[in-house]
Amino acid sequence: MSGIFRPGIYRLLSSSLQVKLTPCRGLADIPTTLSSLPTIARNYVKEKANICQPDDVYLCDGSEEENKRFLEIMRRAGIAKPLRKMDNCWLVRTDPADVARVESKTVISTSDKRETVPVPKEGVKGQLGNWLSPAELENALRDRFPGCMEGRTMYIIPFSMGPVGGPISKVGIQVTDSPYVVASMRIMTRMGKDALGAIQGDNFVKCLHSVGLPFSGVSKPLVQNWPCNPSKILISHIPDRNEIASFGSGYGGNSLLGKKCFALRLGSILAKREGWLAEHMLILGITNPQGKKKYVAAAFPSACGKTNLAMMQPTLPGYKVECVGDDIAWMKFDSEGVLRAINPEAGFFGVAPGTCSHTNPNAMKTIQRNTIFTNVAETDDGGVFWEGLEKEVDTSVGVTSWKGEMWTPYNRILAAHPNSRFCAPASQCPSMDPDWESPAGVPISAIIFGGRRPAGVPLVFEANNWRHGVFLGAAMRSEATAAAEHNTKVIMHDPFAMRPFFGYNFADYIDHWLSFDEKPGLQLPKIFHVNWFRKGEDGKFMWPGFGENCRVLDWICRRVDNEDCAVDSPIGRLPKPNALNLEGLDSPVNVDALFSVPVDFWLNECKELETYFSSQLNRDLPPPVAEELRHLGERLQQNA
Ligand code: OXD
Ligand code: MN
Repeated sequence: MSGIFRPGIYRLLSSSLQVKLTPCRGLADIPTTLSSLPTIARNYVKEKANICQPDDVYLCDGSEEENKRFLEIMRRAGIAKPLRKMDNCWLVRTDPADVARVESKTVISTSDKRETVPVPKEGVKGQLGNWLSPAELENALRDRFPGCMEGRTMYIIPFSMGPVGGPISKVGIQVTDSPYVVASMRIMTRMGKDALGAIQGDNFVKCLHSVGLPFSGVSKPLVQNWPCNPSKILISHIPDRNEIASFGSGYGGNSLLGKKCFALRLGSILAKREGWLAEHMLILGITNPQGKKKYVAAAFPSACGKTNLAMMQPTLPGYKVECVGDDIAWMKFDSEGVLRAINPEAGFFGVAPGTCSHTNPNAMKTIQRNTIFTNVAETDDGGVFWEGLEKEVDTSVGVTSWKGEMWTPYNRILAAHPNSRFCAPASQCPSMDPDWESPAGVPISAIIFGGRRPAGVPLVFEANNWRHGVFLGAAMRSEATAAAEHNTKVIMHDPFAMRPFFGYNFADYIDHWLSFDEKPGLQLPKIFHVNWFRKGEDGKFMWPGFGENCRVLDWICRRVDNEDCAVDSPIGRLPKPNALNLEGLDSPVNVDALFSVPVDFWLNECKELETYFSSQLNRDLPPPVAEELRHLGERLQQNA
């Protein structure tokens, strides 16, 4: 996949697509060719086709056969390369200018700014989302979309988030000019005919996506054959119209619009309107040796190990962990007051570096077939490689980095981009829960918040009650990762792991969470906070993590059953001495250090939170959160 300029090939493929996929030819045909689309959906597609001016329009049916043709098209265009050592696996490399979510260019447009973002203290820049007025957005869209698909095919993707027709599921239509997006959406969502059947009237979310580079606009060679337009990236959400419009990036959360844009940003707005929760959470089931099973949902910021935890192989004998989802949970209280969760996605878009047979054996098994890899390195014998696989892959055969350079363990370049990904069907994961596709969802007994905290934050503690738990979510902080454009190693505030994904004012979001406390008859899950990443004075992690985290889940489940295995502390309830099962750990851990609550550190944390809340939420800060913070400070002072 060299970086040569090959517009001819794109043109050829575009026209071969026309023949091979038998789309409508010319916009005049749209009404008949797309006759299987209900009227409102057809009008939406027509409107966008008229603006974007693609050469042709193709309605995806989601079939295996169609998918094969898309992959072949991408192979011939030099966008994707089959990995011959693996079974139907493909390697895609992007332009290095398009490798992660772009939070600074992600906006929500409402007529009332306050609906979308809190008003920060004067002179402070808000960090809780970007708002754009409808007029500004209109201008920005007008500046980008007209003619943007010239020379390309517009693909129409009907999709369902969650099992098609399920009571918690929702449908969408994404139009895109990227075959990579089509192939990835087919893995990540239920895409095609069945989803189309569930679209009625205007019950669907409207998703428009373009890589933002019409053929006439291609003036210099594409980098790694990856069309994009980084300087014009805009990922916009229009809640009033249930619409998303994304321009300029083909990568991950910027372009697979079912994921962050729909399932989290618009999802959180729909959830608020309709009385449920759309959260950046994994869902897993854990069964103890007595056969008692519980489901938990856990929110960690991007690239903090949600996938590893969701697919964990427990080290404690007799325990089983099964995966429902690794990134997003849609949760709704049922008529019995039980919180039920579905995974709205159908695949995993996981961070590759660090994934290996030690950290996540189930992921390694999942990605051996039918997987699209993006920005990983390739071995000369047709396999994949990334940082973390040094002990498992024979790199003596030769490795080509994600940028197409020759890689060796000694030449100090990264083999894979830190945010390189695998995109694989969830159904291939050996530890999928038997109920992972249950339309009604699985019952949630505990909610866990967590982040990467190198200092001060114990391995696990329990919130004193729902309100304190909501405070813990609001107070979440974590070291930044490569999933977005921030510098790593900075400890960032990431409330509820939703900072990049709030669809509406964070203060209203907190109120929404708090409101469940007042509703009668709800079985509110217990709330916990975990930190696998605490480091000792030697700079090494104090806790082995990965499969050993089942010990923490075991304690959490026992607390859900009200076992007397917790003791109060100023920050919440900690495991009683010896309550955490440490039997059979490979090497001893320093339990005292792991669970210490350094008062100075926490008083400082209180100050930091106070500054954050008062500068970012200012007058919008819900009083119960301010009160929880005050109580925390008082409890710490009593222990000082
Ligand atoms: C993701 C993210 O891709 O959170 O899941 O960035
Ligand atoms: Mn995520």
